Amino acid sequence: MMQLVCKKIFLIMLNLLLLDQDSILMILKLTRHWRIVSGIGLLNDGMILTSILRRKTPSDCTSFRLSFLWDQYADALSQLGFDYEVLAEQEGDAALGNGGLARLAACQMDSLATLDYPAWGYGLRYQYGLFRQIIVDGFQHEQPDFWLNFGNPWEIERVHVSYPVKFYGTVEEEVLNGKTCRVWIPAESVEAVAYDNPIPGYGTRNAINLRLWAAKPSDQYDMESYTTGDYINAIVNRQKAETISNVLYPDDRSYQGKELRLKQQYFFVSASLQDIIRRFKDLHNNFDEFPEKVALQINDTHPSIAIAEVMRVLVDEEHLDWSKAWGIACKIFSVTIHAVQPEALEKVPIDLLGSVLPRHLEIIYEINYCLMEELKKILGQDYDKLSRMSIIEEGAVKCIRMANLSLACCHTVNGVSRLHLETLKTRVFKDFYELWPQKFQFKTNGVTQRRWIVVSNPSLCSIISKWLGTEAWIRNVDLIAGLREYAEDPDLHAEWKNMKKVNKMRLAEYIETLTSVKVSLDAMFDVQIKRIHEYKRQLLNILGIIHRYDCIKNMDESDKRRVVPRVCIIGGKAAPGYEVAKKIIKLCHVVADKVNIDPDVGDLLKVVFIPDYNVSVAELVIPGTDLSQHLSTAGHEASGTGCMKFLMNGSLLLATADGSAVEIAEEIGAANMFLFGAKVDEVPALREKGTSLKGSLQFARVVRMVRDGHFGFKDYFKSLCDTVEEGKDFYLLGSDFASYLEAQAAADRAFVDQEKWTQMSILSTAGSGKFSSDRTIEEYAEQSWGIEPCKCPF
Ligand code: 9GP
Repeated sequence: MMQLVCKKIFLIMLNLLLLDQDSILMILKLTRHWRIVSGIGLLNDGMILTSILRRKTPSDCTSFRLSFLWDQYADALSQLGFDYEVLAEQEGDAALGNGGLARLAACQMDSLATLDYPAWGYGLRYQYGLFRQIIVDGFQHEQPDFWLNFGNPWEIERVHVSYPVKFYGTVEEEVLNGKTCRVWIPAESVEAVAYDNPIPGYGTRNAINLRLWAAKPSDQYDMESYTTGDYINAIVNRQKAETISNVLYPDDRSYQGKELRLKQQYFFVSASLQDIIRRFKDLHNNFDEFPEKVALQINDTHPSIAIAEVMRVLVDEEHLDWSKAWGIACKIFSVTIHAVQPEALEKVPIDLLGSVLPRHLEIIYEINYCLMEELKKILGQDYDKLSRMSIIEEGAVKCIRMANLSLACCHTVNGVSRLHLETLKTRVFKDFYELWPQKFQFKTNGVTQRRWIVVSNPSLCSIISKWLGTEAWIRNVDLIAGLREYAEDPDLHAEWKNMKKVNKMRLAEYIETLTSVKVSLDAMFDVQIKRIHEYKRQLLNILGIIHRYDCIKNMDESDKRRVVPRVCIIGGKAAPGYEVAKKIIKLCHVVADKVNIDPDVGDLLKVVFIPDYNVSVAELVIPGTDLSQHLSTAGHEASGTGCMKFLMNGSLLLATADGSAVEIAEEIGAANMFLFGAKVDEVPALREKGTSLKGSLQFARVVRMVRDGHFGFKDYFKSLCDTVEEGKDFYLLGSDFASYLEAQAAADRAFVDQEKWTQMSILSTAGSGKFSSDRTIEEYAEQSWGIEPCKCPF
């Protein structure tokens, strides 16, 4: 996924106040489309978009207001005999991404459009998005999410915008104008066809485009088979071409070198760059101007092959000399790293790259040669360091380190929170940081208040606007801090509590429909929703629930009266091949099965697993949450954006000092959240010490309960329990357990005092301004891309 910022502005004009039913329908399509998740980038020529939306001469140019549109749309639909809410439910999510990375991109697209930046997003139009999670007997099963089954009305197919993308073949030498050149003779060609997904800004007539590429067979494809009479094979191979954009890899963390994955990355990068360069060349003929007109943001390491592709185009096709081309590449690219774990940094085996993209491999070798020469001048004979910084990783399987390729070229390298940047500087890219400290920056992630408050929590939206006396915060979210002034006002408290109750009611109904579990609205709704991963420590949460259950079981009636009732809600998908994560899901179910029917427990504790967690589910769950949990072992979550959505919705956070939670604590005050666990600099020593079960009796007891089959499936959970044994507890569940329980107890105490809780909740929302993607995008625009807002002049 890649972001591209076009500094030369071709503004799309949207005149949105068109009141006939068709227009309203179209606009609503666009607003709902905010949910699209995928890669990103920027640029536009928007003619189709403009012509579709401008069906009538606009009668007025007032700004675009969601509530206004909803009402109009609902009216229009009811006249046709349809209920808006019922109809809206029919629309599934475009699950074009895996988790945090893609959801962040969706927020950033909204901010780019709203803030009038001239920007486009690029991604792949996967036929099968992230799998649908089905739970059978507590086990996760994966089903394909064929989200395009009934078409996608929000997209515009641009049949005439298509580019050939080439693969395989050989590289030969040619003499051109007396100069020897390397020329790639590809063996396969696949057509990339554009599908545009307009993203309208809020309160502006600007809209930007998310252009997704679909693979189609090319007419040039496998000409040899046709000419040699192998007609059937030629047809079969044509069909294979389409598989490139068929399916999203469902693992959000470990990337093994796979041919299809590399082909997807190059397909996406090549088509996007052809699109960008074609547009540039329509108006300019001198590549010296390219960096003034175009900025490209590489979103994680997946699209890093774009660097080699730009070099290939500039050197082989545009015949620029190497150093000039490299100078241009270094000016246009910046990168954001979203991961901490080394396995999430893309690596491609050299043999694979050499077969699929032979010319790119040569180019990467050349880049690496230049890098090594430069580094030798600075580092001398420090071969250890040189080999760590090399783009080529030696070893049993020789690989290209895509991250190092990006670091060598990009003018800025961004972390996604302050703590994450520290990790990049001191651990992941230490050598590069020592050499080029000026490249390293961070832009704390943010989410869009327009989706995560205005759309998903309309009652909260009204309360905020009422108390601030303005709706301006929807575009300028810093204003939300004005709520602090009323944090103790009893009238606001009453409205706030009522809003929360209504949202909890909706959530309770949803839970009952889905799981048949009835939950009490007086209970604290305690939520952890995110991808299931060991480092996110859903296991810590479940072991905490077992501890709570165990305590309740051992209480007499008078003690029970002092227990704060809880509904513990967990949701998330495990990567299909990730056995430990799948066992965590099963454990959650067996605990729920036992607890939920235990008459000794009743409403004091309910456990719910919400299947098929996605953005639509989050929109329902987050507004109804009292307490949300963010439990990653310190130093493992690059940022985390779920916590920001909860924060905006006035949920209190129970969190480790990890990722952006550290900055959240600074904004709202640590006293307004429940922080626990080892700090990032304490983690190595704790790992070294290796105590887990011995460190906490309570921890040893709950693990023993699972091991002994208290919840059944004794053999099945053995390997899960082994992961937290003495010396093996890499994610430090054992050493953080006592502190986790203390934080949970503090949350219980706070909940008893509902006025205090409401005040903390208001202060959470009031302190969420910094965590808007508007701020993040403004920082990117200023510090990385050098662009300014470009308001539609009409
Ligand atoms: O794991 C990070 C998450 O912490 C961050 O909030 C998100 C957006 O920056 O990116 C996630 N990373 C990925 O999904 C893959 O690197």
